[in-house]
Amino acid sequence: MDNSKTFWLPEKASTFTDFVDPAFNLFFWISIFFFGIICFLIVLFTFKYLRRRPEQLASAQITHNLKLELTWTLIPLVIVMALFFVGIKGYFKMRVPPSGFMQVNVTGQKWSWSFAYPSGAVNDTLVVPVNTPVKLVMTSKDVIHSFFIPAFRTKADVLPNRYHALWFQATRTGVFPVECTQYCGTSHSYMWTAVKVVDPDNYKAWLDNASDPAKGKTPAEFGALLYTKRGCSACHSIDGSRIVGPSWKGIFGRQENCGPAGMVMVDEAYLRESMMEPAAKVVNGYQPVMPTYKGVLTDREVDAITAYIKTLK
Ligand code: HEC
Ligand SMILES: [Cu+2]
Repeated sequence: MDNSKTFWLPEKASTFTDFVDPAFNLFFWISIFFFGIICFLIVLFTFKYLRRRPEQLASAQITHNLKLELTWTLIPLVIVMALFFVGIKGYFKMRVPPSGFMQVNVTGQKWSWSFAYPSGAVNDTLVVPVNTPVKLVMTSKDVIHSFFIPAFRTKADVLPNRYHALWFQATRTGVFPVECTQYCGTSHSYMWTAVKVVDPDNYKAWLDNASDPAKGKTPAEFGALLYTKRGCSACHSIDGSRIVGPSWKGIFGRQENCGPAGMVMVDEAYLRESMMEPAAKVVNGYQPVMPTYKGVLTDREVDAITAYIKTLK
């Protein structure tokens, strides 16, 4: 089978392409056909009904023409009903995962994705075994996002305070892009990640390793990992540059101006509070947009991030 992308469609990598692509092509060529007819008639009628002489009168008012009206009602009706049945067949398949699926929980937030596995592993890219049905149970921490995997031909909105599911079965190994397709703020266009489809053996090895990401790392190394894996990097730089939030470079031990809360010494307690209750003390000149990580970061992870921040001199 040819899996490469075409001019209109991205590369193929899931079982859905079997019915999504033919449906897309059918819709597409029907649209092209009518586009052609309409353009042709516009040009034809422009000349046919051109007012050529000043004394030429407009035709009398035409009230109706039963045959014509039935034609332009029934033909489109048959066409759209046919398209409906073509579409709904695939739609049902895409709604209900087959039994024996594996589940991954997905959380969208401004502006990153995070994937949580039943084993406890949390990752910033979605890693799945090939030829296995995978169900994603998705929710958002802030605004509406939308999870789109073009190569799998599937997409679903990701809503706050609600769970929305989606499933797929990848048909070949590889790395395929994932994008947020709901305009969700400043860095929306950077809210992308990837699905990595691997062999079952590689998947098992990866999962074992990812389930205990702290294994063999110092707290600071683990903190450095969390900085990217938990999406802090979307808003905090480590090189002193200002993004959405303050850079972490050299903040430990510094006096921070927190507006109404006054000058605050950046120590372990302040860092913990900044992660658990970001709105408690908002750094002067920044918006209170940081989500809380209460119930998200474990104590061990908070300590690891603190250890990491201390190393950023
Ligand atoms: C959506 C953007 C965003 C994300 C994601 C984010 N932060 Fe923040 N963070 C901010 C902003 C904005 C501030 C400054 C305002 C405030 O204090 O709440 C801030 C402040 C902080 C501070 C205090 C910094 C200082 O200079 O006093 C710490 C510590 C912090 N964040 C840690 C984290 C950690 C750890 C993560 C990831 C687990 C994270 N943040 C993820 C936006 C974000
Ligand atoms: Cu988004």
